[in-house]
Amino acid sequence: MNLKLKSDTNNVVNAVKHNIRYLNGIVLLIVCTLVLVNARFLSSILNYIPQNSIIVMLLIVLGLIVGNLYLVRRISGTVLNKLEEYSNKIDTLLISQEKEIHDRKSTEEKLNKVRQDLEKSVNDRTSELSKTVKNLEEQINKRRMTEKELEQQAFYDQLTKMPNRSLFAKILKQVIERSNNSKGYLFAVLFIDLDRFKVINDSLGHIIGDELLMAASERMESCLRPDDTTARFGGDEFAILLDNIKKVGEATRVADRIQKKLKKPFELKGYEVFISASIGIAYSATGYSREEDILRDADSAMYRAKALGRSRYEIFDTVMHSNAMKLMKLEADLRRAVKKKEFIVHYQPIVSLKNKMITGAEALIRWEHPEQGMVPPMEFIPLAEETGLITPIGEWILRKACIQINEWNNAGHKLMRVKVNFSVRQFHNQDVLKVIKKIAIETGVLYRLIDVEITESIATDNKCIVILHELRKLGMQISIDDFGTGYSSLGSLNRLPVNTIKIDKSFVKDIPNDSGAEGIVKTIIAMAHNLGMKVLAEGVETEEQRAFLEAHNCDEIQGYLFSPPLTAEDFNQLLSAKQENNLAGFN
Ligand SMILES: Nc1nc2c(ncn2[C@@H]2O[C@H](COP(=O)(O)OP(=O)(O)OP(=O)(O)O)[C@@H](O)[C@H]2O)c(=O)[nH]1
Ligand SMILES: [Mg+2]
Repeated sequence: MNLKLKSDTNNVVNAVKHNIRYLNGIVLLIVCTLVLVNARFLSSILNYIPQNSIIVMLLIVLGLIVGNLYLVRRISGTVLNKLEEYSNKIDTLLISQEKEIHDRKSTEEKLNKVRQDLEKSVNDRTSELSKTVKNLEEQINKRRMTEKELEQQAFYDQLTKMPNRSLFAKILKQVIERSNNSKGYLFAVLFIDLDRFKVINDSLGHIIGDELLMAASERMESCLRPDDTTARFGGDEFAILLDNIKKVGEATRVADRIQKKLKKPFELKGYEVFISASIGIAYSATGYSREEDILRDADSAMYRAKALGRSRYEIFDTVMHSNAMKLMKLEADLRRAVKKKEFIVHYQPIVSLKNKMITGAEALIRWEHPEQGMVPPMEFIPLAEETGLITPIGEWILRKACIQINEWNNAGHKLMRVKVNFSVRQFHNQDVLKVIKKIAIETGVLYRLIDVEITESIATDNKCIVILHELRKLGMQISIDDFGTGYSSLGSLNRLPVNTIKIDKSFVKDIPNDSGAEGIVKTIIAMAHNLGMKVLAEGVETEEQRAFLEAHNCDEIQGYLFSPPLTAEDFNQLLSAKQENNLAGFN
Protein backbone atom coordinates (compact mmCIF):
# COMPACT_ATOMS: atom_id res chain seq x y z
CA MET A 1 0.00 0.00 0.00
CA ASN A 2 2.77 2.40 1.01
CA LEU A 3 4.88 1.30 -1.92
CA LYS A 4 1.97 1.96 -4.24
CA LEU A 5 1.49 5.40 -2.73
CA LYS A 6 5.20 6.13 -3.17
CA SER A 7 5.28 5.04 -6.79
CA ASP A 8 2.07 7.06 -7.41
CA THR A 9 3.77 10.15 -5.95
CA ASN A 10 6.87 9.61 -8.14
CA ASN A 11 4.62 9.18 -11.16
CA VAL A 12 2.91 12.50 -10.42
CA VAL A 13 6.30 14.30 -10.03
CA ASN A 14 7.58 12.79 -13.27
CA ALA A 15 4.33 13.66 -15.05
CA VAL A 16 4.53 17.24 -13.80
CA LYS A 17 8.20 17.48 -14.91
CA HIS A 18 7.26 16.05 -18.25
CA ASN A 19 4.30 18.41 -18.64
CA ILE A 20 6.41 21.46 -17.71
CA ARG A 21 8.85 20.55 -20.50
CA TYR A 22 5.89 20.30 -22.85
CA LEU A 23 4.62 23.62 -21.53
CA ASN A 24 8.01 25.21 -22.19
CA GLY A 25 7.95 23.90 -25.80
CA ILE A 26 4.35 24.99 -26.30
CA VAL A 27 5.00 28.51 -24.97
CA LEU A 28 8.02 28.78 -27.22
CA LEU A 29 6.00 27.48 -30.13
CA ILE A 30 3.19 29.97 -29.45
CA VAL A 31 5.64 32.87 -29.25
CA CYS A 32 7.37 31.78 -32.51
CA THR A 33 4.00 31.31 -34.18
CA LEU A 34 2.90 34.72 -33.00
CA VAL A 35 6.13 36.20 -34.30
CA LEU A 36 5.73 34.46 -37.65
CA VAL A 37 1.99 35.22 -37.87
CA ASN A 38 2.63 38.75 -37.18
CA ALA A 39 5.69 38.98 -39.38
CA ARG A 40 3.62 40.21 -42.43
CA PHE A 41 1.81 42.53 -40.20
CA LEU A 42 5.13 43.56 -38.78
CA SER A 43 6.74 43.82 -42.20
CA SER A 44 3.80 45.97 -43.33
CA ILE A 45 4.23 48.24 -40.42
CA LEU A 46 8.01 47.99 -40.69
CA ASN A 47 7.82 49.99 -43.80
CA TYR A 48 6.64 52.80 -41.68
CA ILE A 49 9.08 52.21 -38.88
CA PRO A 50 12.66 53.17 -39.13
CA GLN A 51 15.29 50.46 -39.58
CA ASN A 52 16.71 50.99 -36.14
CA SER A 53 13.33 50.55 -34.56
CA ILE A 54 12.92 47.13 -36.14
CA ILE A 55 16.06 45.88 -34.56
CA VAL A 56 14.81 47.28 -31.24
CA MET A 57 11.51 45.53 -31.67
CA LEU A 58 13.22 42.27 -32.58
CA LEU A 59 15.31 42.61 -29.51
CA ILE A 60 12.13 43.32 -27.51
CA VAL A 61 10.49 40.16 -28.96
CA LEU A 62 13.60 38.13 -28.23
CA GLY A 63 13.67 39.60 -24.77
CA LEU A 64 10.02 38.65 -24.35
CA ILE A 65 10.76 35.10 -25.50
CA VAL A 66 13.74 34.73 -23.20
CA GLY A 67 11.85 36.38 -20.33
CA ASN A 68 8.94 34.12 -20.98
CA LEU A 69 11.16 31.05 -21.02
CA TYR A 70 12.85 32.26 -17.89
CA LEU A 71 9.53 32.78 -16.15
CA VAL A 72 8.24 29.40 -17.19
CA ARG A 73 11.44 27.80 -15.91
CA ARG A 74 11.26 29.74 -12.69
CA ILE A 75 7.63 28.78 -12.13
CA SER A 76 8.16 25.14 -13.13
CA GLY A 77 11.36 25.02 -10.94
CA THR A 78 9.43 26.33 -7.98
CA VAL A 79 6.57 23.90 -8.63
CA LEU A 80 9.02 21.07 -9.04
CA ASN A 81 10.83 22.01 -5.86
CA LYS A 82 7.56 22.16 -4.03
CA LEU A 83 6.56 18.86 -5.52
CA GLU A 84 9.85 17.25 -4.50
CA GLU A 85 9.54 18.74 -1.10
CA TYR A 86 6.08 17.24 -0.84
CA SER A 87 7.33 13.97 -2.24
CA ASN A 88 10.09 13.89 0.38
CA LYS A 89 7.61 14.68 3.06
CA ILE A 90 5.41 11.91 1.78
CA ASP A 91 8.45 9.62 1.77
CA THR A 92 9.22 10.50 5.38
CA LEU A 93 5.60 10.05 6.21
CA LEU A 94 5.54 6.74 4.43
CA ILE A 95 8.71 5.57 6.18
CA SER A 96 7.31 6.54 9.58
CA GLN A 97 4.04 4.85 8.64
CA GLU A 98 5.89 1.74 7.55
CA LYS A 99 7.79 1.78 10.83
CA GLU A 100 4.60 2.25 12.67
CA ILE A 101 3.02 -0.60 10.74
CA HIS A 102 6.04 -2.74 11.45
CA ASP A 103 5.91 -1.84 15.12
CA ARG A 104 2.22 -2.50 15.19
CA LYS A 105 2.74 -5.85 13.51
CA SER A 106 5.39 -6.89 16.00
CA THR A 107 3.18 -5.64 18.85
CA GLU A 108 0.35 -7.64 17.37
CA GLU A 109 2.60 -10.70 17.16
CA LYS A 110 3.65 -10.16 20.73
CA LEU A 111 0.04 -9.72 21.72
CA ASN A 112 -0.86 -12.89 19.87
CA LYS A 113 1.86 -14.74 21.70
CA VAL A 114 0.71 -13.32 25.01
CA ARG A 115 -2.86 -14.25 24.10
CA GLN A 116 -1.80 -17.76 23.15
CA ASP A 117 0.20 -18.09 26.37
CA LEU A 118 -2.77 -16.74 28.25
CA GLU A 119 -5.10 -19.15 26.50
CA LYS A 120 -2.75 -22.03 27.30
CA SER A 121 -2.46 -21.05 30.92
CA VAL A 122 -6.23 -20.50 31.10
CA ASN A 123 -6.73 -23.96 29.58
CA ASP A 124 -4.21 -25.44 32.00
CA ARG A 125 -5.88 -23.66 34.92
CA THR A 126 -9.29 -24.76 33.68
CA SER A 127 -8.24 -28.40 33.49
CA GLU A 128 -6.56 -28.07 36.93
CA LEU A 129 -9.72 -26.47 38.26
CA SER A 130 -11.93 -29.16 36.79
CA LYS A 131 -9.65 -31.74 38.41
CA THR A 132 -9.92 -29.91 41.74
CA VAL A 133 -13.68 -29.63 41.31
CA LYS A 134 -13.81 -33.37 40.57
CA ASN A 135 -11.72 -34.07 43.68
CA LEU A 136 -13.94 -31.81 45.71
CA GLU A 137 -17.03 -33.54 44.38
CA GLU A 138 -15.53 -36.90 45.32
CA GLN A 139 -14.69 -35.61 48.80
CA ILE A 140 -18.18 -34.17 49.21
CA ASN A 141 -19.68 -37.49 48.12
CA LYS A 142 -17.42 -39.34 50.52
CA ARG A 143 -18.35 -36.99 53.32
CA ARG A 144 -22.03 -37.37 52.49
CA MET A 145 -21.62 -41.14 52.63
CA THR A 146 -19.75 -40.90 55.94
CA GLU A 147 -22.46 -38.62 57.29
CA LYS A 148 -25.07 -41.09 56.11
CA GLU A 149 -23.15 -43.93 57.74
CA LEU A 150 -22.80 -41.94 60.96
CA GLU A 151 -26.48 -41.13 60.90
CA GLN A 152 -27.20 -44.78 60.26
CA GLN A 153 -25.09 -45.71 63.26
CA ALA A 154 -26.49 -42.99 65.47
CA PHE A 155 -30.14 -43.58 64.71
CA TYR A 156 -30.45 -47.12 63.41
CA ASP A 157 -29.84 -50.53 64.84
CA GLN A 158 -27.03 -52.20 62.94
CA LEU A 159 -28.45 -55.71 63.11
CA THR A 160 -32.09 -55.19 62.12
CA LYS A 161 -31.66 -51.80 60.37
CA MET A 162 -34.62 -50.59 62.40
CA PRO A 163 -34.62 -47.21 64.18
CA ASN A 164 -32.84 -47.37 67.52
CA ARG A 165 -33.87 -45.98 70.88
CA SER A 166 -32.69 -42.42 70.07
CA LEU A 167 -34.64 -42.14 66.84
CA PHE A 168 -37.69 -43.77 68.41
CA ALA A 169 -37.57 -41.24 71.25
CA LYS A 170 -37.36 -38.38 68.72
CA ILE A 171 -40.38 -39.63 66.79
CA LEU A 172 -42.24 -40.25 70.03
CA LYS A 173 -41.53 -36.70 71.16
CA GLN A 174 -43.10 -35.29 67.98
CA VAL A 175 -46.13 -37.53 68.38
CA ILE A 176 -46.57 -36.42 72.02
CA GLU A 177 -46.46 -32.77 70.91
CA ARG A 178 -49.02 -33.47 68.19
CA SER A 179 -51.33 -35.27 70.58
CA ASN A 180 -51.09 -32.46 73.11
CA ASN A 181 -52.18 -29.99 70.44
CA SER A 182 -55.16 -31.92 69.15
CA LYS A 183 -57.93 -33.22 71.33
CA GLY A 184 -58.79 -36.88 71.08
CA TYR A 185 -55.51 -37.81 69.40
CA LEU A 186 -54.55 -41.29 70.63
CA PHE A 187 -51.37 -43.29 70.36
CA ALA A 188 -49.84 -46.25 72.16
CA VAL A 189 -46.36 -47.57 72.90
CA LEU A 190 -45.68 -51.29 73.03
CA PHE A 191 -42.55 -52.43 74.83
CA ILE A 192 -41.54 -55.93 73.76
CA ASP A 193 -38.94 -58.28 75.25
CA LEU A 194 -38.42 -61.79 73.95
CA ASP A 195 -38.79 -64.51 76.57
CA ARG A 196 -35.78 -66.54 77.67
CA PHE A 197 -33.80 -65.42 74.66
CA LYS A 198 -30.58 -66.13 76.54
CA VAL A 199 -31.36 -69.85 76.25
CA ILE A 200 -31.31 -69.55 72.43
CA ASN A 201 -27.95 -67.75 72.53
CA ASP A 202 -26.50 -70.21 75.02
CA SER A 203 -27.72 -73.31 73.19
CA LEU A 204 -27.53 -72.38 69.48
CA GLY A 205 -24.99 -69.57 69.61
CA HIS A 206 -25.08 -65.83 68.98
CA ILE A 207 -25.20 -66.11 65.18
CA ILE A 208 -28.48 -67.98 65.25
CA GLY A 209 -29.56 -65.65 68.07
CA ASP A 210 -28.92 -62.71 65.74
CA GLU A 211 -30.83 -64.36 62.91
CA LEU A 212 -33.72 -64.94 65.24
CA LEU A 213 -33.71 -61.29 66.25
CA MET A 214 -33.86 -60.25 62.58
CA ALA A 215 -36.59 -62.74 61.72
CA ALA A 216 -38.60 -61.78 64.81
CA SER A 217 -38.32 -58.08 63.95
CA GLU A 218 -39.63 -58.77 60.43
CA ARG A 219 -42.60 -60.67 61.84
CA MET A 220 -43.37 -57.82 64.21
CA GLU A 221 -43.27 -55.28 61.38
CA SER A 222 -45.59 -57.44 59.31
CA CYS A 223 -48.28 -56.93 61.98
CA LEU A 224 -48.22 -53.14 61.66
CA ARG A 225 -49.49 -50.37 59.41
CA PRO A 226 -46.89 -48.55 57.28
CA ASP A 227 -47.09 -45.45 59.49
CA ASP A 228 -46.27 -47.28 62.71
CA THR A 229 -42.70 -47.21 63.99
CA THR A 230 -40.77 -50.24 65.22
CA ALA A 231 -37.42 -49.88 66.94
CA ARG A 232 -34.86 -52.19 68.46
CA PHE A 233 -33.65 -50.86 71.79
CA GLY A 234 -30.86 -53.43 72.09
CA GLY A 235 -30.58 -57.09 73.07
CA ASP A 236 -34.01 -58.69 72.65
CA GLU A 237 -35.90 -55.47 73.43
CA PHE A 238 -38.15 -53.78 70.86
CA ALA A 239 -40.61 -50.91 70.94
CA ILE A 240 -43.55 -50.09 68.71
CA LEU A 241 -45.31 -46.77 68.32
CA LEU A 242 -48.91 -47.07 67.14
CA ASP A 243 -49.63 -43.54 66.04
CA ASN A 244 -53.07 -41.99 65.70
CA ILE A 245 -55.14 -44.99 66.71
CA LYS A 246 -58.90 -44.83 66.89
CA LYS A 247 -59.52 -46.93 69.96
CA VAL A 248 -57.55 -48.18 72.92
CA GLY A 249 -58.35 -51.77 71.86
CA GLU A 250 -56.24 -51.42 68.71
CA ALA A 251 -53.01 -51.77 70.69
CA THR A 252 -54.08 -54.99 72.41
CA ARG A 253 -55.12 -56.40 69.03
CA VAL A 254 -51.65 -55.63 67.64
CA ALA A 255 -50.03 -57.18 70.73
CA ASP A 256 -52.16 -60.30 70.20
CA ARG A 257 -51.19 -60.49 66.53
CA ILE A 258 -47.49 -60.12 67.34
CA GLN A 259 -47.60 -62.83 69.97
CA LYS A 260 -49.38 -65.23 67.62
CA LYS A 261 -46.91 -64.53 64.80
CA LEU A 262 -43.88 -64.96 67.04
CA LYS A 263 -45.14 -68.26 68.40
CA LYS A 264 -44.95 -69.91 64.98
CA PRO A 265 -41.66 -71.81 64.69
CA PHE A 266 -38.65 -70.14 63.04
CA GLU A 267 -36.52 -72.22 60.67
CA LEU A 268 -32.94 -71.12 61.28
CA LYS A 269 -29.97 -72.99 59.82
CA GLY A 270 -31.81 -76.30 60.04
CA TYR A 271 -33.11 -75.71 63.57
CA GLU A 272 -36.72 -75.24 64.44
CA VAL A 273 -36.70 -72.46 67.03
CA PHE A 274 -39.63 -71.41 69.22
CA ILE A 275 -39.92 -68.07 70.94
CA SER A 276 -42.49 -65.93 72.71
CA ALA A 277 -42.59 -62.32 73.84
CA SER A 278 -43.78 -60.32 76.82
CA ILE A 279 -45.38 -57.02 75.90
CA GLY A 280 -46.14 -53.92 77.95
CA ILE A 281 -48.61 -51.36 76.61
CA ALA A 282 -48.92 -47.70 77.58
CA TYR A 283 -51.57 -45.37 76.10
CA SER A 284 -51.33 -41.66 75.51
CA ALA A 285 -54.71 -41.32 77.24
CA THR A 286 -52.81 -41.38 80.56
CA GLY A 287 -51.53 -37.94 79.52
CA TYR A 288 -47.80 -37.79 78.91
CA SER A 289 -45.65 -34.79 78.23
CA ARG A 290 -42.28 -36.53 78.09
CA GLU A 291 -41.33 -39.47 75.90
CA GLU A 292 -39.29 -41.11 78.66
CA ASP A 293 -42.38 -41.30 80.88
CA ILE A 294 -44.49 -43.29 78.46
CA LEU A 295 -41.50 -45.53 77.65
CA ARG A 296 -40.91 -46.12 81.35
CA ASP A 297 -44.54 -47.08 81.86
CA ALA A 298 -44.62 -49.42 78.86
CA ASP A 299 -41.44 -50.99 80.24
CA SER A 300 -43.06 -51.42 83.70
CA ALA A 301 -46.05 -53.09 82.08
CA MET A 302 -43.70 -55.41 80.17
CA TYR A 303 -41.98 -56.37 83.44
CA ARG A 304 -45.35 -57.15 84.92
CA ALA A 305 -46.10 -59.39 81.93
CA LYS A 306 -42.80 -61.19 82.62
CA ALA A 307 -43.60 -61.52 86.30
CA LEU A 308 -47.03 -62.95 85.53
CA GLY A 309 -45.55 -65.81 83.53
CA ARG A 310 -44.29 -64.28 80.25
CA SER A 311 -45.74 -64.77 76.74
CA ARG A 312 -48.50 -62.23 77.49
CA TYR A 313 -49.20 -58.54 77.41
CA GLU A 314 -50.05 -56.15 80.21
CA ILE A 315 -51.47 -52.66 80.02
CA PHE A 316 -49.91 -50.02 82.21
CA ASP A 317 -52.13 -48.75 84.99
CA THR A 318 -51.76 -46.46 87.96
CA VAL A 319 -51.24 -49.33 90.43
CA MET A 320 -48.22 -50.34 88.42
CA HIS A 321 -47.06 -46.78 88.54
CA SER A 322 -47.33 -46.56 92.31
CA ASN A 323 -45.54 -49.92 92.60
CA ALA A 324 -42.81 -48.60 90.37
CA MET A 325 -42.56 -45.48 92.52
CA LYS A 326 -42.35 -47.62 95.65
CA LEU A 327 -39.62 -49.70 94.06
CA MET A 328 -37.73 -46.57 93.16
CA LYS A 329 -37.95 -45.31 96.71
CA LEU A 330 -36.93 -48.70 98.04
CA GLU A 331 -33.85 -48.64 95.84
CA ALA A 332 -32.89 -45.18 97.07
CA ASP A 333 -33.45 -46.30 100.68
CA LEU A 334 -31.43 -49.44 100.12
CA ARG A 335 -28.49 -47.47 98.76
CA ARG A 336 -28.61 -45.27 101.81
CA ALA A 337 -28.89 -48.37 104.04
CA VAL A 338 -25.73 -49.83 102.51
CA LYS A 339 -23.89 -46.59 103.13
CA LYS A 340 -25.14 -46.21 106.69
CA LYS A 341 -25.01 -49.94 107.45
CA GLU A 342 -28.62 -50.11 108.60
CA PHE A 343 -28.52 -53.92 108.64
CA ILE A 344 -28.27 -56.44 111.43
CA VAL A 345 -27.69 -60.16 111.30
CA HIS A 346 -29.98 -62.67 112.98
CA TYR A 347 -28.89 -66.24 113.54
CA GLN A 348 -31.22 -69.23 113.33
CA PRO A 349 -29.88 -72.29 115.13
CA ILE A 350 -29.24 -75.56 113.31
CA VAL A 351 -29.72 -78.66 115.41
CA SER A 352 -28.30 -82.13 114.90
CA LEU A 353 -30.94 -84.86 114.97
CA LYS A 354 -28.25 -87.35 115.98
CA ASN A 355 -27.04 -85.76 119.21
CA LYS A 356 -29.62 -82.92 119.61
CA MET A 357 -26.77 -80.40 119.81
CA ILE A 358 -26.77 -76.97 118.21
CA THR A 359 -24.16 -77.46 115.50
CA GLY A 360 -24.34 -74.08 113.90
CA ALA A 361 -26.55 -71.29 112.61
CA GLU A 362 -27.69 -69.62 109.46
CA ALA A 363 -26.84 -65.94 109.22
CA LEU A 364 -29.96 -64.05 108.08
CA ILE A 365 -29.87 -60.38 107.28
CA ARG A 366 -32.48 -57.89 108.49
CA TRP A 367 -32.85 -54.28 107.51
CA GLU A 368 -33.61 -51.84 110.27
CA HIS A 369 -35.43 -49.25 108.19
CA PRO A 370 -35.54 -45.87 109.99
CA GLU A 371 -39.26 -45.38 109.14
CA GLN A 372 -40.63 -48.83 108.37
CA GLY A 373 -38.92 -50.77 111.14
CA MET A 374 -37.53 -54.26 110.46
CA VAL A 375 -37.73 -55.19 106.74
CA PRO A 376 -37.50 -58.93 105.99
CA PRO A 377 -34.92 -60.06 103.40
CA MET A 378 -37.59 -61.21 100.93
CA GLU A 379 -38.55 -57.57 100.47
CA PHE A 380 -35.14 -56.21 99.60
CA ILE A 381 -32.75 -59.04 98.63
CA PRO A 382 -34.24 -59.44 95.09
CA LEU A 383 -33.82 -55.68 94.58
CA ALA A 384 -30.31 -55.82 96.02
CA GLU A 385 -29.49 -58.56 93.50
CA GLU A 386 -30.97 -56.61 90.62
CA THR A 387 -29.11 -53.44 91.50
CA GLY A 388 -25.83 -55.14 92.35
CA LEU A 389 -26.06 -53.90 95.97
CA ILE A 390 -25.98 -57.54 97.00
CA THR A 391 -22.19 -57.43 96.63
CA PRO A 392 -21.45 -54.92 99.44
CA ILE A 393 -24.31 -56.34 101.51
CA GLY A 394 -23.01 -59.92 101.13
CA GLU A 395 -19.51 -58.83 102.08
CA TRP A 396 -20.84 -57.09 105.15
CA ILE A 397 -22.79 -60.16 106.35
CA LEU A 398 -19.78 -62.43 105.84
CA ARG A 399 -17.56 -60.17 107.91
CA LYS A 400 -20.19 -59.97 110.66
CA ALA A 401 -20.65 -63.75 110.64
CA CYS A 402 -16.91 -64.41 110.86
CA ILE A 403 -16.57 -62.04 113.81
CA GLN A 404 -19.53 -63.80 115.47
CA ILE A 405 -18.07 -67.28 114.89
CA ASN A 406 -14.90 -66.16 116.66
CA GLU A 407 -16.89 -64.72 119.56
CA TRP A 408 -18.82 -67.97 120.08
CA ASN A 409 -15.70 -70.06 119.79
CA ASN A 410 -13.85 -67.79 122.18
CA ALA A 411 -16.81 -68.11 124.59
CA GLY A 412 -16.29 -71.86 124.60
CA HIS A 413 -19.08 -72.88 122.21
CA LYS A 414 -16.74 -74.92 120.10
CA LEU A 415 -16.99 -75.42 116.36
CA MET A 416 -20.05 -73.33 115.64
CA ARG A 417 -20.49 -73.39 111.87
CA VAL A 418 -22.27 -70.43 110.32
CA LYS A 419 -24.06 -70.60 106.97
CA VAL A 420 -23.77 -67.47 104.88
CA ASN A 421 -25.88 -67.08 101.74
CA PHE A 422 -24.19 -66.17 98.48
CA SER A 423 -25.99 -65.28 95.23
CA VAL A 424 -24.83 -66.05 91.71
CA ARG A 425 -24.54 -62.29 91.24
CA GLN A 426 -21.90 -62.10 93.96
CA PHE A 427 -19.90 -64.81 92.25
CA HIS A 428 -19.98 -62.82 89.03
CA ASN A 429 -19.71 -59.27 90.33
CA GLN A 430 -16.45 -59.58 92.21
CA ASP A 431 -13.53 -61.86 92.89
CA VAL A 432 -15.47 -63.62 95.61
CA LEU A 433 -12.61 -65.99 96.42
CA LYS A 434 -10.28 -63.08 97.09
CA VAL A 435 -12.88 -61.30 99.21
CA ILE A 436 -13.60 -64.38 101.34
CA LYS A 437 -9.89 -65.05 101.88
CA LYS A 438 -9.31 -61.43 102.82
CA ILE A 439 -12.16 -61.40 105.37
CA ALA A 440 -11.08 -64.78 106.81
CA ILE A 441 -7.52 -63.51 107.26
CA GLU A 442 -8.64 -60.19 108.75
CA THR A 443 -11.03 -61.82 111.23
CA GLY A 444 -8.84 -64.88 111.85
CA VAL A 445 -11.79 -67.27 111.41
CA LEU A 446 -11.22 -70.94 110.58
CA TYR A 447 -12.24 -71.68 106.98
CA ARG A 448 -14.05 -74.87 107.99
CA LEU A 449 -16.46 -72.86 110.14
CA ILE A 450 -17.71 -70.87 107.18
CA ASP A 451 -20.53 -72.63 105.36
CA VAL A 452 -21.16 -71.08 101.92
CA GLU A 453 -24.82 -71.48 101.05
CA ILE A 454 -25.81 -71.29 97.41
CA THR A 455 -28.93 -72.06 95.37
CA GLU A 456 -29.36 -74.87 92.85
CA SER A 457 -29.09 -72.46 89.91
CA ILE A 458 -25.32 -72.33 90.49
CA ALA A 459 -25.11 -75.97 89.41
CA THR A 460 -25.32 -74.86 85.74
CA ASP A 461 -22.86 -72.00 86.04
CA ASN A 462 -19.31 -73.09 85.25
CA LYS A 463 -17.64 -69.99 86.71
CA CYS A 464 -19.40 -70.55 90.04
CA ILE A 465 -18.52 -74.25 90.06
CA VAL A 466 -14.81 -73.46 89.67
CA ILE A 467 -14.97 -70.99 92.58
CA LEU A 468 -16.83 -73.49 94.75
CA HIS A 469 -14.07 -76.06 94.21
CA GLU A 470 -11.50 -73.47 95.28
CA LEU A 471 -13.51 -72.70 98.42
CA ARG A 472 -13.74 -76.41 99.19
CA LYS A 473 -9.99 -76.72 98.82
CA LEU A 474 -9.59 -74.03 101.49
CA GLY A 475 -11.69 -76.23 103.76
CA MET A 476 -14.98 -74.33 103.68
CA GLN A 477 -18.33 -76.07 103.78
CA ILE A 478 -20.72 -75.82 100.84
CA SER A 479 -24.50 -76.15 101.16
CA ILE A 480 -27.23 -76.14 98.55
CA ASP A 481 -30.25 -74.14 99.65
CA ASP A 482 -33.90 -74.73 98.66
CA PHE A 483 -33.04 -78.09 97.16
CA GLY A 484 -35.79 -79.55 94.98
CA THR A 485 -37.27 -76.23 93.84
CA GLY A 486 -34.86 -75.58 91.03
CA TYR A 487 -34.21 -77.60 87.92
CA SER A 488 -30.65 -78.84 88.29
CA SER A 489 -30.06 -82.37 87.11
CA LEU A 490 -28.52 -85.00 89.34
CA GLY A 491 -25.57 -85.04 86.93
CA SER A 492 -24.84 -81.37 87.53
CA LEU A 493 -25.30 -81.84 91.29
CA ASN A 494 -22.55 -84.44 91.17
CA ARG A 495 -20.15 -81.83 89.73
CA LEU A 496 -20.55 -79.61 92.79
CA PRO A 497 -18.30 -80.04 95.84
CA VAL A 498 -21.30 -80.03 98.19
CA ASN A 499 -21.27 -81.05 101.89
CA THR A 500 -24.89 -80.43 102.77
CA ILE A 501 -28.22 -80.38 100.95
CA LYS A 502 -30.98 -78.29 102.48
CA ILE A 503 -34.49 -79.63 101.85
CA ASP A 504 -36.77 -76.75 101.01
CA LYS A 505 -39.46 -75.87 103.53
CA SER A 506 -42.19 -76.25 100.90
CA PHE A 507 -41.69 -80.06 101.11
CA VAL A 508 -41.27 -80.11 104.89
CA LYS A 509 -44.47 -78.13 105.45
CA ASP A 510 -46.59 -80.90 103.85
CA ILE A 511 -45.29 -83.61 106.17
CA PRO A 512 -47.08 -85.73 107.39
CA ASN A 513 -50.25 -85.07 105.33
CA ASP A 514 -48.84 -85.29 101.83
CA SER A 515 -47.39 -88.61 100.80
CA GLY A 516 -45.89 -87.01 97.71
CA ALA A 517 -43.90 -84.52 99.81
CA GLU A 518 -42.85 -87.32 102.16
CA GLY A 519 -41.67 -89.36 99.20
CA ILE A 520 -39.60 -86.45 97.85
CA VAL A 521 -38.04 -85.82 101.26
CA LYS A 522 -37.16 -89.52 101.71
CA THR A 523 -35.67 -89.63 98.20
CA ILE A 524 -33.58 -86.50 98.71
CA ILE A 525 -32.21 -87.87 102.01
CA ALA A 526 -31.33 -91.24 100.42
CA MET A 527 -29.79 -89.62 97.36
CA ALA A 528 -27.70 -87.15 99.36
CA HIS A 529 -26.39 -89.90 101.64
CA ASN A 530 -25.52 -92.01 98.60
CA LEU A 531 -23.53 -89.06 97.26
CA GLY A 532 -21.78 -88.70 100.61
CA MET A 533 -23.64 -85.51 101.55
CA LYS A 534 -25.43 -84.51 104.75
CA VAL A 535 -29.09 -83.40 104.75
CA LEU A 536 -30.59 -80.46 106.60
CA ALA A 537 -34.35 -79.84 106.57
CA GLU A 538 -35.47 -76.25 106.98
CA GLY A 539 -38.82 -74.88 108.04
CA VAL A 540 -39.39 -77.58 110.64
CA GLU A 541 -42.24 -76.37 112.77
CA THR A 542 -43.93 -79.42 114.25
CA GLU A 543 -42.98 -82.44 116.30
CA GLU A 544 -44.43 -84.73 113.59
CA GLN A 545 -42.14 -83.24 110.99
CA ARG A 546 -39.13 -83.66 113.27
CA ALA A 547 -40.07 -87.25 114.05
CA PHE A 548 -40.53 -88.09 110.37
CA LEU A 549 -37.19 -86.53 109.46
CA GLU A 550 -35.41 -88.26 112.31
CA ALA A 551 -36.98 -91.58 111.35
CA HIS A 552 -35.62 -91.17 107.83
CA ASN A 553 -32.12 -90.30 108.93
CA CYS A 554 -32.17 -86.58 108.17
CA ASP A 555 -28.98 -85.18 109.73
CA GLU A 556 -30.00 -81.72 110.88
CA ILE A 557 -33.03 -79.49 111.20
CA GLN A 558 -33.69 -75.77 111.33
CA GLY A 559 -37.02 -74.10 112.08
CA TYR A 560 -39.42 -72.55 114.51
CA LEU A 561 -39.85 -75.88 116.34
CA PHE A 562 -36.49 -75.22 117.88
CA SER A 563 -35.98 -71.49 117.45
CA PRO A 564 -36.75 -68.54 115.19
CA PRO A 565 -33.82 -66.45 113.98
CA LEU A 566 -32.28 -64.63 116.97
CA THR A 567 -30.14 -61.63 117.59
CA ALA A 568 -26.53 -62.45 118.44
CA GLU A 569 -27.21 -61.73 122.16
CA ASP A 570 -30.30 -63.94 122.28
CA PHE A 571 -28.40 -66.63 120.45
CA ASN A 572 -25.66 -66.41 123.08
CA GLN A 573 -28.21 -66.91 125.83
CA LEU A 574 -29.78 -69.85 124.00
CA LEU A 575 -26.40 -71.43 123.55
CA SER A 576 -25.60 -71.04 127.22
CA ALA A 577 -28.98 -72.39 128.37
CA LYS A 578 -29.41 -75.31 125.96
CA GLN A 579 -25.82 -76.40 125.63
CA GLU A 580 -25.49 -76.62 129.38
CA ASN A 581 -28.11 -79.37 129.20
CA ASN A 582 -26.36 -80.65 126.12
CA LEU A 583 -29.74 -80.95 124.47
CA ALA A 584 -31.67 -78.98 121.93
CA GLY A 585 -34.76 -79.21 123.99
CA PHE A 586 -36.70 -82.01 122.36
CA ASN A 587 -36.83 -85.78 122.77
N1 LIG B 1 -27.71 -62.92 69.70
C1 LIG B 1 -27.68 -61.76 70.34
N2 LIG B 1 -27.93 -61.72 71.65
C2 LIG B 1 -27.93 -60.55 72.30
C3 LIG B 1 -27.62 -59.35 71.63
N3 LIG B 1 -27.67 -58.35 72.54
C4 LIG B 1 -27.98 -58.91 73.73
N4 LIG B 1 -28.15 -60.23 73.59
C5 LIG B 1 -28.51 -61.22 74.61
O1 LIG B 1 -29.93 -61.17 74.77
C6 LIG B 1 -30.25 -61.66 76.05
C7 LIG B 1 -31.36 -60.81 76.62
O2 LIG B 1 -31.60 -61.25 77.87
P1 LIG B 1 -32.85 -60.91 78.74
O3 LIG B 1 -33.96 -60.35 77.94
O4 LIG B 1 -32.37 -60.11 79.90
O5 LIG B 1 -33.20 -62.32 79.28
P2 LIG B 1 -33.98 -63.47 78.57
O6 LIG B 1 -33.10 -64.66 78.53
O7 LIG B 1 -34.57 -63.05 77.30
O8 LIG B 1 -35.09 -63.71 79.64
P3 LIG B 1 -36.39 -62.84 79.89
O9 LIG B 1 -36.33 -61.66 79.02
O10 LIG B 1 -36.35 -62.47 81.33
O11 LIG B 1 -37.52 -63.72 79.55
C8 LIG B 1 -28.96 -61.65 76.87
O12 LIG B 1 -28.54 -62.98 77.06
C9 LIG B 1 -27.96 -60.94 75.97
O13 LIG B 1 -26.66 -61.49 76.10
C10 LIG B 1 -27.34 -59.41 70.24
O14 LIG B 1 -27.09 -58.41 69.57
N5 LIG B 1 -27.38 -60.63 69.64
MG1 LIG C 1 -35.60 -61.25 77.07
